[in-house]
Amino acid sequence: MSQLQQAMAALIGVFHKYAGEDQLLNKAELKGLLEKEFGDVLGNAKDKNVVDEIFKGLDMDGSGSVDFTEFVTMVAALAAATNELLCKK
Ligand SMILES: [Ca+2]
Repeated sequence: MSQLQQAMAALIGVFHKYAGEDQLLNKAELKGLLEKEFGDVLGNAKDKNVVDEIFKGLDMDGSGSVDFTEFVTMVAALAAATNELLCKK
């Protein structure tokens, strides 16, 4: 597998690990994902309002859950922001 294919497989794996059987992230599942995967940079994810705001931002179709497309959109936005930080000297 190429490096990019491995990255895609990792994204899919992480999503399904937290999304459970219905393959959608509800608010509690998103909270778990944020705490476990972004705990080092997002120390305040335990704050209910922060999780609420992130959830609202991610659930673009207002379905009440975060699907894989909405999830990868978040990861892509985070990657773009991180890339910008890394390239800024
Ligand atoms: Ca949704």
